[in-house]
Amino acid sequence: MPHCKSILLASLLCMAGAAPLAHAHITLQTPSAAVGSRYHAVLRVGHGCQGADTTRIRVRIPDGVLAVKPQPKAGWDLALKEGPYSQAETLHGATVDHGVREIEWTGALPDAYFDDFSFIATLSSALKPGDTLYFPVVQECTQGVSRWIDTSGDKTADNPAPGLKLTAPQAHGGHHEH
Ligand SMILES: [Cu+2]
Repeated sequence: MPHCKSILLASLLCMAGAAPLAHAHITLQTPSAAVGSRYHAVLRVGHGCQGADTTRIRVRIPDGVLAVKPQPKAGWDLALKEGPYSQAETLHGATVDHGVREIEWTGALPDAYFDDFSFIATLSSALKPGDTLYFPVVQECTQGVSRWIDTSGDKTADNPAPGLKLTAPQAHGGHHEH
C-alpha cells in the first residue's frame, strides 16, 4: 500500500509523524557519486509501514553497479541473490558478467527507530554522468509492505525509489579496492 496516501487520517498521521526533512521515506545518505568510483551506499530507513515495525529490507541492484558487498548488521540475517549483469563489464582489466543483484536484510526495526543499511559497490565507467540510478527497495513489516519502487524521478511520488545522481568521472580514475 502506498505510503502517506490512502485515507485522510493516515496522511495526517504521516505528516505529523516527523519533521519534513526527517520524513524522506527510504533514501541514500550520499545522493551523488562519480561514474567509475567505489561508492558506499547507506540506505536510511526512517519509519516502518504505516506504523508497523520493519522486518525485512530488500534492495535491487541496478545495471552498472558492480562488485557489491553488503555490510552485515548485528541482529540481522543477510542474504544475497546473484545473477547475470545485463552486459559484460570490465573491472580492473577483467571481464565480469554476473554478481549481486539483490541484498536482503531480515531482522527487526521498531517504527519508533531509524536504522541504516549499507553496502559498497563499483559504479561502472560505462554509466552516464547526469543519469540517476535507482535502487528499488521493498520494505516488509509486521503488517503490510511498502514498495519503494517508483523510478520516475517524481519527488512527490508516494513511493519513490532511492536515487543516486551520477557525476563525471574523477580525474585520477578514482576507485580503490576495499
Ligand atoms: Cu515516509
